[in-house]
Amino acid sequence: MSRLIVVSNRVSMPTPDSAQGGLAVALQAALRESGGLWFGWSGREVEKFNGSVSFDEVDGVRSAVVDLEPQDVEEYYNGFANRTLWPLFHYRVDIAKYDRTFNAGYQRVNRRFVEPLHVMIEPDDIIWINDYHLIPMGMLLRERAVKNRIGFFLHTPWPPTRLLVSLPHHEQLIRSMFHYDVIGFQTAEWLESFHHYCEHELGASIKGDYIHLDGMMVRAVICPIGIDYRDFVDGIGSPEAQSIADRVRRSLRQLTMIIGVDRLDYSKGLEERLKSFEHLLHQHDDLHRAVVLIQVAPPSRGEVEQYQKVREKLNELAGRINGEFAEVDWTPIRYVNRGYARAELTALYRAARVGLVTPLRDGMNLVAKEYIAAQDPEDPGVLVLSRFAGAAAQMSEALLVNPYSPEEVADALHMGLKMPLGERKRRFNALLQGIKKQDVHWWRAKFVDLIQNSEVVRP
Ligand code: ADQ
Repeated sequence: MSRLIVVSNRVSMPTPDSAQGGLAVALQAALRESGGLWFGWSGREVEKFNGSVSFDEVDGVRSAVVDLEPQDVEEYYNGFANRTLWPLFHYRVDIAKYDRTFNAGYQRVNRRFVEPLHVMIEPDDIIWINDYHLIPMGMLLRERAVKNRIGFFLHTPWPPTRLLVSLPHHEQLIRSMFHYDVIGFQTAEWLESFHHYCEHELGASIKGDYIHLDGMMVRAVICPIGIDYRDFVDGIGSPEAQSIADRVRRSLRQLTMIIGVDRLDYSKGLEERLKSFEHLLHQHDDLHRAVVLIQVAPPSRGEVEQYQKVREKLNELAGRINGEFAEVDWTPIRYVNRGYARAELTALYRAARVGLVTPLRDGMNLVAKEYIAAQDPEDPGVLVLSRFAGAAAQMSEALLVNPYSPEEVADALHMGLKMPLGERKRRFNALLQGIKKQDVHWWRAKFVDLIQNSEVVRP
């Protein structure tokens, strides 16, 4: 069996607590099985980059990490990755920042990763690179004469060509992707946009899964990520889950709960979501003192201005709506800026009659899947899901909404709150089947198989 090398911006090693994401858990399992290695940034800064690698092994998972210098973090991570590519890939050209120093830092850090990495690679290893932080890495490895199979998986959307061309030097960046053997996308929509770009901007030709360009060939496929369903469900009976479930039950009394759980990010549509909830309260007096929206949103990427702005906006909005509707014994929105352990999240999802997942644009969205997995099959809640989340392509039995329309979201919320048990069960069972079948282990096995078994043509 080949050894797997997973590369991502940050490395996430097993921890004794249960606060780890399904993605980290699944990749750790794959690395353990293959005696593999996880390579990336340590998350630490050193004054001067020195290329030295720290190795670690926890629970059979080996990692190799490098430290970056402050300028790297500013230009590569806070700059090109999170101020340029993240907004652009989420269709937000209006806030994407184009700055030459960001691009220079991005290229530099990708090279800084490749230097120590390429000497660790053995002939049979297969290499799996993750996400928009590391797009040029395949080409840089090929320049270092790495002949191994290399796959790239994009967790975010791929933007429409008309937006992508606003990125200076876009051809150079996208052309470099032809050095991969396989590129994986979450949905058909992102794959189509990629095809469109390759055909119309690069003059590539598409034959089935394969894209041909100037003697190079890459296979581009759909491979939607799932959650670790088993692990998630196992969390339901845990003491942490029980304890928070009791706390929530006591504090809810007779209230019906709607839950939102997201990283605090403008792509998640949180402002629009609070306004939709406000619209619901305006429309339905009978819901006053009867419903509560719990929105959990741990801050992320706090060094980037747009994230500070959205945080301020949400503070103001939650305050304003609560001020407008609250009574001495009822607050309509409980807005919480912290993270919860996996088991605690499970309990929160399960206590909610409606899961409200309304990103304006999202590669997949795992919260939608987690909400369904956590439900009580005898009394399941209803998922209200943005049609602009990748997850919508697999979850047609959710109540799909346009997150920009407060009326539409409020109507779906109302429908979810009032939905009879029979229909809730029917929708839930259909959704659950998909989640069990295409879980995170299925995703990982499928993508590794694609890397291993695709046709390869190299110039
Ligand atoms: P994210 O944008 O981070 O991921 P998402 O898919 O929803 O979005 O995953 C978030 C994860 O963080 C979930 O597992 C969730 O449980 C967890 N989480 C969120 N809030 C939390 C809290 N308060 N406490 C604890 N955990 C919390 C990116 C892409 C997505 C894509 C994933 C995976 O943007 O579109 O689905 O990668 O490919």
